[in-house]
Amino acid sequence: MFKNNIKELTKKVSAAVDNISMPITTTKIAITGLSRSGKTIFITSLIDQLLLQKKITPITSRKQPFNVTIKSPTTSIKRFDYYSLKKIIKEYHQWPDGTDDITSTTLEFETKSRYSFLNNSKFRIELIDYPGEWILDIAMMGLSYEQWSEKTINWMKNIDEEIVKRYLNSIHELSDKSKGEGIENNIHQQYSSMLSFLKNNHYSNLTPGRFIMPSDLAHDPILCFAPIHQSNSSLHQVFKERYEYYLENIVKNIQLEHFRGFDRQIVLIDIIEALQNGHNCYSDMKDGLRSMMSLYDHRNKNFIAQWFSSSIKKVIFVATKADLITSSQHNNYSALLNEMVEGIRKKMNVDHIKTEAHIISSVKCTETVIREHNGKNLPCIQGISSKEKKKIVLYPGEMPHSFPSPQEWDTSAYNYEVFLPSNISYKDNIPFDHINMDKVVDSIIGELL
Ligand SMILES: Nc1nc2c(ncn2[C@@H]2O[C@H](COP(=O)(O)OP(=O)(O)O)[C@@H](O)[C@H]2O)c(=O)[nH]1
Ligand SMILES: [Mg+2]
Repeated sequence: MFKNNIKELTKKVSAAVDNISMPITTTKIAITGLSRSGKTIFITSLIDQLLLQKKITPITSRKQPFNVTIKSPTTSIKRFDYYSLKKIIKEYHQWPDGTDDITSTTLEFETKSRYSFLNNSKFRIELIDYPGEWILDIAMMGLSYEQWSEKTINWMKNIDEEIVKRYLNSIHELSDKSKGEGIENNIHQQYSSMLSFLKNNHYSNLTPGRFIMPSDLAHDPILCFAPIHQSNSSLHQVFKERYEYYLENIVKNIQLEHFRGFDRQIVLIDIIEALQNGHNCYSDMKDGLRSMMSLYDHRNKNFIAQWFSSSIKKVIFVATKADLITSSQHNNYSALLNEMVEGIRKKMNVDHIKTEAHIISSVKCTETVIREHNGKNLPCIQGISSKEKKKIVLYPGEMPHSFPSPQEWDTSAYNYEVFLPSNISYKDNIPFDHINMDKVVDSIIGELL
């Protein structure tokens, strides 16, 4: 009798709960980082780990089991093409081409309720692949065209590259009479090519971001400006107008508008690139990351807070490509990442933002192997070299536990290569082999479960 009553009651509660349609909350996560830092591969692996997590040991340390499905896009942002990207890596064992678009994908999680009469609970996360170069434009906010030009020109004066010197010469020769479409295009083109050159040579703190990652504005005349010395020329006037238009309509109204809705930010950093390319590359990368964080800096309140309030309370810094070093060097790699993050935080007022740091490999391409050299056992990595298209064993050098001083920084001590995804068969639909992706997953969704 009592049992029947309980059954009846459970049914009633269940029916009542069915009638309450709970809105599904969506947590928006921006995956940012400079181009080639590994955003696209990271998101592909993240989705892969989540969709296929049941095939291996659970990806999170939480006990709660959950099911994940990809939902159709709800925003106007281009869809992140997980299926094609996964195919290129898993079936063709290649890296996909770089992209410069902002893309998005939504995953729905369903967790089993502990009580049979309650519905399973659902929540969504939206992952947004967001070019870090666009965030660098924040550094232009609050600067007049004249101030930005002066700052950029002074920065260029310290760069020892022919193409930079040529640009500085060209703008030095401009006069008050300089005007016309020909000269506008010429100066803009020179500056743009110089930025692309610097980008390819491991500089990262480059503005405007859209000159490097133009996306849908590739041939738009509104991008036709560049930093020049202050003058009364009509060229100066035209560039100033376009600069102001760019800040208002592209940076403020489009690029940063997305940031209003983000709940969390993941910042990918390619520390290995910095180590391999020396102190200038490192310090420029650090400046770039600091400028990306300036959105949260309370000292910027005067000009950013007038129109912008970020909803982000947690930033997860992730150093990618940990498979390019041996497993015995992972502790040092973590120490470098922590040093970089501390260095960024120290000079800023961002105490209200929680930060975490992890070293990862989204798609692990190598194994650590021991090789004998001059009677000593050396830890090396083994994988398929992208250059040689065959399996090689390589000694990557000793990873320091702290960034070397400019005088001690010897780039020839490091030997990092591009490795291709291993050519294992993923027939059983197992997720990508990885390093520490489970820690990142925990950090992203742990508290939502
Ligand atoms: N070895 C290794 N290389 C990676 C990994 N993730 C990314 N890469 C390399 O970094 C390149 C750039 O990655 P991508 O995700 O396209 O960078 P994005 O421009 O930030 O989207 C890839 O083509 C790979 O060569 C990884 O986990 N391991
Ligand atoms: Mg990409």
